[in-house]
Amino acid sequence: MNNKHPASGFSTRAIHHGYDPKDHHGALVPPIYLSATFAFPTAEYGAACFAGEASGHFYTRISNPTLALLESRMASLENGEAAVAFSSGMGAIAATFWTLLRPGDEIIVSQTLYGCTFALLHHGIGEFGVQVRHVDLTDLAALQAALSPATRMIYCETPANPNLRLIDIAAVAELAHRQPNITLVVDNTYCTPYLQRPLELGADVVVHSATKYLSGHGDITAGIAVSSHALAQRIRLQGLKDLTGAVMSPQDASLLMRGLKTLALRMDRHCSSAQAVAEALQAHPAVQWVTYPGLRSFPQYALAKRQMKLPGGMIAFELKGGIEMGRRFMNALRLFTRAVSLGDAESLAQHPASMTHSTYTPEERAQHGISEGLVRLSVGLEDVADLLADVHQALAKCSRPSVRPAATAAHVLR
Ligand code: 3LM
Repeated sequence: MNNKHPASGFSTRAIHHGYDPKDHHGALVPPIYLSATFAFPTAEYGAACFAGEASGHFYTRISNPTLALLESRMASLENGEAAVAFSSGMGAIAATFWTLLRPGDEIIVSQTLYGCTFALLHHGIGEFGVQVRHVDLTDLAALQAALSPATRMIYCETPANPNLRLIDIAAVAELAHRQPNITLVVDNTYCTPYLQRPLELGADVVVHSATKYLSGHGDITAGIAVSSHALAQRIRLQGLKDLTGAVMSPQDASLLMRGLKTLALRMDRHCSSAQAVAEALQAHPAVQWVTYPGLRSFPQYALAKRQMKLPGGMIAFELKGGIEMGRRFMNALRLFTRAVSLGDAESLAQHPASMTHSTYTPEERAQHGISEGLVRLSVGLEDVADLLADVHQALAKCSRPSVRPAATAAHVLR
């Protein structure tokens, strides 16, 4: 595969990596190979493909030229060796788990995870003989104590969905790799490789919901796993081919590559607007607490500065008056859309306890640091003045006469 830009900058690779128009009739945009199957020149060649002795494409659930281009681009952006594309983020996560874990193994996971990942662990692999242990990965002594000879995987999101708690990837990787056979998997959905590259910090696999910032336009569901060649090959041939079949469609790969071209520009804008919205929330007397990695009050501000290029586009906050007031705020929004998902051009607002994290019981949410009143904002690409005006007019409907100034988020991130 053509690669004229191996040492180029992030956006240059996001736009050009792995593709040269002159190999494709001059087509500026890579063609979409809408073929489920591929012709074998001879019966012997077909047999060699199935035996793993020839490397050509032979069936799209296993590989396809459009998917291969996207995969090589994502591997380049995450600074990994190889990537595997999936039909959703959950497809990528499930395939990674099913490939690398077996009954009797232990997986250590961070305290706060996206609701369906939590459900997959507790109602999926946890019920098939894998021991799932939640550990506060910000406490390295707790991680050290939790590691056992049966530990095969450590899994985390950083920042975590929805409370934005961070994990020090380099520190966890250092501890994990003192023991052989532990794979550190990081869900990098909230950051994208533009803000954070876990493989450079010692992680072994990065997974993404590419439905979010990577695609950026809310018009596909997609997932990606990035790793070494050897791990990617296992995830492809077991997790993708046989265990989930959750292959991305070539059309979606094309849309995802279109999204990647503007990823850096979009992330810069998401981050600067989110900073402004977070500061506005923090200054408002109706707000109980706000957590955003770009605020000095953020409990892991130093780690955010060190590990992330910019603080991201996601905000969590709670109003005085809890979720009753939170619902009033959400219903008053005019520009923000009430919807789950994140990373779209449109700004979105949702209530994790009753939506994305309703897979947890109320007791589990309390245990895992997800407060019932938490409102989540995905700050989009609209003009920041309009976003601020919308937030202010909605907050005005939530103000009470006796409110105190906003506190920091330290209590929710304990
Ligand atoms: C959401 N999140 O609104 P898909 N990892 C992370 C995620 O946030 C998500 C996935 C994986 C949301 C989706 S809730 C019904 C809507 C950190 C998804 C899973 O399978 O592509 O949705 O990715 O928080």
